[in-house]
Amino acid sequence: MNDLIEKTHQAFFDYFAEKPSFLVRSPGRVNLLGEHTDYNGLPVLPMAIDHSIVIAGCARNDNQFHVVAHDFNDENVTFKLGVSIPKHPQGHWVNYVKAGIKGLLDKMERKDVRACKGCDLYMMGDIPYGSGLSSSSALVVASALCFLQANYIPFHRSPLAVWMAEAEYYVGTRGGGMDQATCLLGESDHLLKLDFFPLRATQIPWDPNYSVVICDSGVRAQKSENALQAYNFRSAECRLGKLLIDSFLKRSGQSFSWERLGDLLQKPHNYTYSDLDELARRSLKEVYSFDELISELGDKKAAVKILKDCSIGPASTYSKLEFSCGKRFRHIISDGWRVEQSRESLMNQDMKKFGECMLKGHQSARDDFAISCKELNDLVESAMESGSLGSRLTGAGFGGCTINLVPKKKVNNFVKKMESTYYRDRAASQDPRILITQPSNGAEILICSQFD
Ligand code: NG1
Repeated sequence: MNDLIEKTHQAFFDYFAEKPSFLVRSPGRVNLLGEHTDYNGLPVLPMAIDHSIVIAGCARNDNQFHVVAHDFNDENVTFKLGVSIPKHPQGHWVNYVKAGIKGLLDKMERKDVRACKGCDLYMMGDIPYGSGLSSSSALVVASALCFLQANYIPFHRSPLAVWMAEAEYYVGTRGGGMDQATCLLGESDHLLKLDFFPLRATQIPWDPNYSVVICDSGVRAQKSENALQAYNFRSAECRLGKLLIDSFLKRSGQSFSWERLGDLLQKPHNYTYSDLDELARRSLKEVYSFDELISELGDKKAAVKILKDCSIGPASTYSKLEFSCGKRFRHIISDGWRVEQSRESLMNQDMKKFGECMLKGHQSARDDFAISCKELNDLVESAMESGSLGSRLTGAGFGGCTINLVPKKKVNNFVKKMESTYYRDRAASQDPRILITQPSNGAEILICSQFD
């Protein structure tokens, strides 16, 4: 048992005065390439990390959940299973627990829901919150696994990953499926190349002579707060961009059905990345006002529906908004392509080229997708001067962490240099601010009787 698992086991016992019957460990993740590509149906290249959320649990004889969060001062929340599970206020940690469970209940028959058992749960984690390391999805997945274990329901990882991506909509994000899939499908010593719609996972061996060093910018990007609005706005710009391309295709007499950019790479369309790039360049302007958008689309209803779906509002503010569809698509298409290129570099053990792809990915996320911030850019600059082969923001952006590709034998030197540059004058408010990591295993369920 690792330290966190042992501590959670003991804490459950101390709190509930009985031993847990199972433990669930669910890891965070970093994404090495392909940012905001997942919900556009283009690939990503993440890995699970050796920082996790652990939940110790025991099934109850009724349909209640009693959940205790160590990292929120042992706050204790109780709720009941049911066809509807009311939300706590936005941003509350228990909404992620409810999201995972509600996501499963939605897939079940009504009569089955009434027969399900609840659990006593005690949770603890070592994934820094709001730092782009996916603590939220780790909690969604961990909670779902507790429910499945308590009710002895068998599952397969890939479909569960797809359900969990939908399940997380409960908290208000309109995200893709990268985080939940990485959490469930990660394998030690491998990166995952994930393709979506349908979900497909390929394991790519990682060169053990390199570490992925995570540097925390100290800027929190809680997706339950401002970053949620910014994230959903990017999602809306991408969906609007798709409508604009559609109307361009119609005007040029080539109307066909597709949902996301990634569909065009698949049969029967079989576009290449350069076809996608050309299509986006021909059909999208860099920036649109709301009026320009409506006049180009000739369909106000469809545009307003997307904005509402992505919780952008109120409608009285629409005329003041700008939609950078052309720029956003330039990033998505080029980052999807960088995933393919960097996968090839890994197969050819060309880590220098892999690092270059990472750096280009950061520049594109900064300039075209506009999800970086000064602190992340400063971190990338310091990292490149401190011996990193590649550096970029990871995850949704707007704060959080960078990831850095560093040869293992240079890691100590890299950390010292970062401490004496980026971190020198900044308050040591967050701890730890540098994490040295390797690709790790996905989520697991441990049955306590097997190690008591
Ligand atoms: P994080 O960094 O965990 O908030 C989010 C989305 C991903 C993906 C990335 C950007 C959720 C749960 N996660 O991740 O699907 O779109 O941003 O690449 O919405």
